[in-house]
Amino acid sequence: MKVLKENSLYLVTSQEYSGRRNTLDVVKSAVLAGIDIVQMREKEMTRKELVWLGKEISFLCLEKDIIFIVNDDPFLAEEVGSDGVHLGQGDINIYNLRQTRDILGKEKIIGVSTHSLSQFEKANNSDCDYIAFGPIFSTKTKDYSIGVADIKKVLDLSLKPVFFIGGINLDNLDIILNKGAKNIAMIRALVNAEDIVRCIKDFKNKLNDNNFVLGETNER
Ligand code: TZP
Ligand code: MG
Repeated sequence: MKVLKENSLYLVTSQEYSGRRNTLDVVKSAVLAGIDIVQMREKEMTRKELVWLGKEISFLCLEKDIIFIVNDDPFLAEEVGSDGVHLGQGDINIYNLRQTRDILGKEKIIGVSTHSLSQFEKANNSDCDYIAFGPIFSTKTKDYSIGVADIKKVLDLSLKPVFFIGGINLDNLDIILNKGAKNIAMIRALVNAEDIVRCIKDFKNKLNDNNFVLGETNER
C-alpha cells in the first residue's frame, strides 16, 4: 500500500468547476507542482470517459509516486489501476467496507467521507485507511457546512489520517492549521486557481511550515 504522508495536500478534481481547463490539464499542473494525492471525482462523465481519464491520471501519478484515488466506485478504481477508492456516506450503503476490501484487496487505500462527529467515530473504527471530514466552510459543492468546532475532537480521536475539506483556501487555511489539522483536501481553491502550480506550492509551504504543537492553545 502507498503510504499516506503527513502534511498532505489532496486535490479532488471537478471538470464542472475547472472553467476552461480540462481535468487532465489540472492534474498535469498538480503533478508538476508536487501534489500528494489526486482523486478523480467527475460526476458528469460517462463510464467510458472515466475509464479513459482514470488511466491517464493513473499513468501520471505512477510516474511521480503520487497517490491516485477514484471516487464512488471500487470496480472503476480497480479497472484504471488506481491506488484506491473514496466512498461517500451514500456509497458505503452500496459497497460496504468489507465488499470494497474484497474487490480491491488489502494493498489498496480506502477513504471515507464523514460529515459529523458520529460518522467520524464510526469510520474511525472501521477498516478504512483515511477519513475526510467536512464541509468545514461553506462550499458550492454542498448545501451545508459543519464549521470548525469539532476539528480538535476529531484529531484527538483519530486513529488514521484525517483530511479536512470544504471551502478551504489560502486565506482560511490558518484557522484549521491552528487547531492541529495536518492534511487538507480541496476542489475549487486548486482547480480554479489563476496559477495552479504557484497555488499548490503556496499550500504546500504552509502545510510544511505548520508548527502547531499539541497542548498549546495556538489560538489567534
Ligand atoms: N466533500 C465535502 S466538501 C466537498 C466534498 C467533496 C467539496 C470540496 O470542494 P471545495 O471546492 O474545496 O469546497
Ligand atoms: Mg460518492
